[in-house]
Amino acid sequence: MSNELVTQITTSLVEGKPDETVNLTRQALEAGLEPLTIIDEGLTVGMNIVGDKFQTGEFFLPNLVIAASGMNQAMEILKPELESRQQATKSLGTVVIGSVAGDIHEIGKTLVGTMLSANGFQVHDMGVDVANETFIAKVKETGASILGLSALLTTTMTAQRQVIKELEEAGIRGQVKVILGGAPISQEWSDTIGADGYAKDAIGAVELAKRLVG
Ligand code: B1M
Repeated sequence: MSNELVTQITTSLVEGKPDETVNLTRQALEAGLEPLTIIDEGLTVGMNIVGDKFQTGEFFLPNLVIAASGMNQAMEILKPELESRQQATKSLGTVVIGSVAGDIHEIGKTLVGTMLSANGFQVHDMGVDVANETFIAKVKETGASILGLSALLTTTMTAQRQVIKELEEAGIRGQVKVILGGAPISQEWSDTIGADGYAKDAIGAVELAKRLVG
């Protein structure tokens, strides 16, 4: 029954039925499924299928938009559930996070921010298409120990390199750990541009952030 619900969530996203996605997400929670299981095994699987179909020309931009709306609405229900499951008491540090300039993909970045917040970090989510200088200014203002840069496009990955360069020019590179994520990002890219680490998913981002702040 539970597995069936997760599969139905995936199908509803692929078929572009956001209302159904929302109803099924509520049902899955009521059935006792963990929010992360719903995200990883239901919603994210659906988004990947939609992405693949877009790449092969079977789906078009409106399909991506509708699927993203379904996932976003489901995330609104899951976010408080994720937060209530974590009982962090003391702050582990401040994180500034956002999707880099030119990139409007928000779902993965927001999920990473939510998970960091639920695990004890004070998170400043700067949103999407964030200008390099806005990141730098926020790091200076908050004294953040971690800067998280999300990029979903091969064309926007380079903004991550540019932000690191501008941190160096501003003389604050040594004060903040830079972590990267997003579908086209890899450890190799992270090493190449001199970041402090890369995480494949939200759980990995929490582990990496905790490791970096010691
Ligand atoms: Co876009 N898009 N999109 N899109 N989109 C992709 C990324 C794409 C892979 C689809 C494809 O062709 N298969 C492709 C990129 C190809 C490439 O460059 N390699 C693509 C394209 C081409 C585009 C446009 C250019 C399309 C066009 O206009 N012709 C355009 C670009 C817009 C722009 O940014 N300038 C575009 C637009 C859009 C929408 C606006 C329609 C919509 C986003 C809506 C929104 O976010 N509100 C959209 C969507 C939904 C997708 C796909 C289908 C799904 C992304 C998503 O939300 N996944 C995506 C295909 C795919 O990824 N399979 C695709 C679910 C989410 C939970 O996963 O974001 O990967 P993800 O986040 C993960 C990890 O990556 C990681 O943890 C998260 C949780 O596990 N992670 C981090 C992410 N950030 C992290 C940061 C960290 C650590 C980990 O530390 C800081």
